[in-house]
Amino acid sequence: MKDASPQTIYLKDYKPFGYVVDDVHLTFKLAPNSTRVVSKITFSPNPDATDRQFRLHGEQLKLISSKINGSDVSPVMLDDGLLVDAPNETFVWEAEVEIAPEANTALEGLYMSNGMYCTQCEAEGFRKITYYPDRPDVMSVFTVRIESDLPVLLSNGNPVAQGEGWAEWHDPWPKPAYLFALVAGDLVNHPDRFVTQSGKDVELNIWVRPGDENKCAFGMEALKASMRWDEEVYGREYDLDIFNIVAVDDFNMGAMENKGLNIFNSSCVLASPETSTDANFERIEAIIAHEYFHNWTGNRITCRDWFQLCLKEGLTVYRDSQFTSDMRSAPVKRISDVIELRGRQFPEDQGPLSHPVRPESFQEINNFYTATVYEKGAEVIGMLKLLVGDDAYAKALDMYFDRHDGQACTIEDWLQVFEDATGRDLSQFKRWYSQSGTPRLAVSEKFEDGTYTLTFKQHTPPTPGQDVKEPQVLPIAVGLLAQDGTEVTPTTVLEMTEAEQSFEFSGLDAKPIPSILRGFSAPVVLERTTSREENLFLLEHDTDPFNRWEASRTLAREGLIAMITDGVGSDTLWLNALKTAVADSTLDPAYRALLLSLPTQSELAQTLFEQGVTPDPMAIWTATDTLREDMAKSWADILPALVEETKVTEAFKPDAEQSGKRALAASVLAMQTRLDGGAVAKAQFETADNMTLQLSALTCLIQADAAEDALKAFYDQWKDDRLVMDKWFGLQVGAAKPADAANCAKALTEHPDFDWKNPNRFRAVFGGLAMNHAGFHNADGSGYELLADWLIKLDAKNPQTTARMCTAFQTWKRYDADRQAKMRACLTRISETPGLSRDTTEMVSRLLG
Ligand code: 0A1
Ligand code: ZN
Repeated sequence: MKDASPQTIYLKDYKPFGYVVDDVHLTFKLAPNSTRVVSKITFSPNPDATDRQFRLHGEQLKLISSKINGSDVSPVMLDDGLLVDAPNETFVWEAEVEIAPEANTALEGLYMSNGMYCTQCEAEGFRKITYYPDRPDVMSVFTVRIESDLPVLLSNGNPVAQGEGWAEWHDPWPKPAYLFALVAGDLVNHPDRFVTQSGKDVELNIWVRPGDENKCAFGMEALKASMRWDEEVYGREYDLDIFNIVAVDDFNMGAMENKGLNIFNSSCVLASPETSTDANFERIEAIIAHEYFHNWTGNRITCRDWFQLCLKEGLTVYRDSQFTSDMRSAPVKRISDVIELRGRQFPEDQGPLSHPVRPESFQEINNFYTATVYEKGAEVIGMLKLLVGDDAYAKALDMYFDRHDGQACTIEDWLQVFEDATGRDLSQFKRWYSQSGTPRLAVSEKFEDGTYTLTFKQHTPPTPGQDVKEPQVLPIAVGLLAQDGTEVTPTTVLEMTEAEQSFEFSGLDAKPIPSILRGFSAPVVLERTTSREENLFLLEHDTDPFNRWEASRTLAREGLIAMITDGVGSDTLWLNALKTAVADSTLDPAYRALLLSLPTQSELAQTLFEQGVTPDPMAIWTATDTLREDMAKSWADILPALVEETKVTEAFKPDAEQSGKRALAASVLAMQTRLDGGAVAKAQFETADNMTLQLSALTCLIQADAAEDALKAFYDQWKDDRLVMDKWFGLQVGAAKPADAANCAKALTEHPDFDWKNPNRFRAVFGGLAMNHAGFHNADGSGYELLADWLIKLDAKNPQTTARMCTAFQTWKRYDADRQAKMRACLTRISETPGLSRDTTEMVSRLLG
């Protein structure tokens, strides 16, 4: 357990470490309960530091011996490390510690998963391996020797030598300890090679448990595509002789970019058509790219301290989204990203967990691997690129890599290269890193004497710890359309810097129809009451695919809100306009599938809340269900043609084209199921030869209350496949009827295959529950209680995953007094648990705020 009264760490208190590390030699003698780690580290005084205190981090370590320059020393032992008198000149520190990987259920540091040893050191896991200055600004060259009888022994860098029961690795690139990795196991590999742009031959491997080797080919192709893309688009070449990826079943996050040895949650790398959906394939491709891209944005240039996390994460997310746009469809990727941003980041930024992209304080850094740091961090880079232009962006990035290679940097360093490359003053833009909350942007218009004026007003509501907000720099991409649908002004980026600002477009014959915030050019809430006619016009005519989609989404949202608050029926005018667009076979099927998707129930709850209406989850569920029913009925005549059009006759490929067809087909099947009670879905379930079709059919059958046999058959077919079983667990809870969701989750926790210590399985059930909006918020509070019970239980084993899952409660203040009281009681109950981890303590106290 961690300390009871957590300390707050502040950005303003940053001080460099008193010593630099010249080199690190580590020897691991692996044993499940008594691994010995022998370290030999050379330290020299840091000329940039004034404080020469020699304090090393260390947690849950048994110190066997410690020496300075060969003589035994007796350190002062602290809660989180040790302190020793050290010379004010170069010296060698040697220590031997003992750790117990098998007992490590937190999955930080060195731990075991299915008999395999692996590590997770970001953010502060290395201190659970040995005593060390475990901070990202301390970088060094590592040499590692692993002693074990297991056949595969891996670490960072290049292999140096190996023999019976041992292997040695050397990583020539200085790195912080959070990028350290070690893997030892009975693994098999999927090998390949890649020749870099300068002709260097690199060995590539994906290492997996025996039996999983047929699920590596897609990941390998994604890796090679990422390597090529980073050379072509950013001029970044790979810098070691070997690149290893390892799949691990027990992992708190998606994957980790350790230098030369990426470690992946097996769900984020293993794929086959039979066991993975199109969405899985796309996600795997993006995560492989993300981790690979970190080799430059994160590893070669790292962060000075953890407050700068967005320096590597925002940029790397931005890069991986560019990659996906290039590999697949740019508009589809943009729309999907905005759906994610609104679904995860907006609620975070509009509730008690709101924090700046660069936070200024934390208690547990693991709690700041958030949608704000990652996704809003990427949006900020997108805005910067839009403001300076593509050429200046490329110039600034080249300068960044040249100037800062091998360094641990800050957001100031990042913005400086843009200032130097463009001559711009970015001091106001920098507010995007320090000011939390989602700006709201109101718009009014005027047309006079051929001049059209748009007036914008921006306002950011207060967030925890920040009562007063300053205006942000907003790039607002605008296009103007004539009444006949032709574009009179192509996309122009307006740069808003004031709280209120007007922009004029002159020389127009008639009042145009504006298309505002094209491509979602800034992460704001647009407060514009556009008439239904205007949105219908944009749905038909907008040349910007994002805003065309947005027009339909707005109509869907407004229609649903009217159904909920005024008891009116579905908006048939919109349904007809959308029907025309969805039937238009000149449009990309993937795009049409997105046009068809409705706002989430959580998004509707947020909109109602913002309009001063207390959201009733059941009323939201009913309106959504009614709308889907009406859609199915009124579109019955176009369904046969869509079924034909979306049939895939060629062999399965998880590419944009086929997956787009299957996505549209899944929406069509959902409508058919409402009309036929599940006959077509049942046939599809029985004949499906890929997981996308099998799972979409199963989802429809669950929703039609006709899934009993199919769920059994699915279980029998896939009970030995861990990743497919996660889907089986998650889907049942996620698609359950509101009144059944908590019971369903509870029953599944009693299933023999519910391995709650495996984060993927825990998340399948409880992520499924939290995502089932009306189910989680069922009025009797059973969803809240069940989640709280299990969070308390998990916290004792795995604080990091527990703390992350507390975010299910982040919107609690939106709801009625009774639900609020129930959620507050659950949060209080969690907070009062004796021995609660630092991670969960911080989350719950911020949530209760
Ligand atoms: N840096 C990784 C994600 C990651 C972050 C934290 C972890 O443990 C606390 C593990 C992985 C990435 O961005 O992919
Ligand atoms: Zn990352």
